[in-house]
Amino acid sequence: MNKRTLALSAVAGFHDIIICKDGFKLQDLLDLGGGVYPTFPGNAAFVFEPNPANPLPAQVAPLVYYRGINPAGGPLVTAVAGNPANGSNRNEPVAFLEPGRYLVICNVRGHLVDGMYAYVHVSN
Ligand SMILES: [Cu+2]
Repeated sequence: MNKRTLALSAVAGFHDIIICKDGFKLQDLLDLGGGVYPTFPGNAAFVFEPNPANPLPAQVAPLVYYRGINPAGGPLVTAVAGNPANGSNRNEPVAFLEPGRYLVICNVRGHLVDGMYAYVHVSN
């Protein structure tokens, strides 16, 4: 992709997108978990804090480029709604303003373990 690219991702279902900053690799994530993908202490179904309204751990926050929409519930600062829910089909547009190699993961730990990750390469 070219610099200043806007990637429009269509998300269907219960997924929780986290995009890491340029240069952060899948192995770095495994290293954070001591050789396995980390588990969020409050909910083992997730890698990191699943509620974007809550801050990510200080160890992780500097590594994150984009924090996705919470798939469980309604938009931020609104009451949780079951229908429509954020887990329904949605778009999450993300602009990549600088060239680099960005790791995209699903924060649902089982999905990540099953290989739900990719790299976005942004060139000049
Ligand atoms: Cu997922």
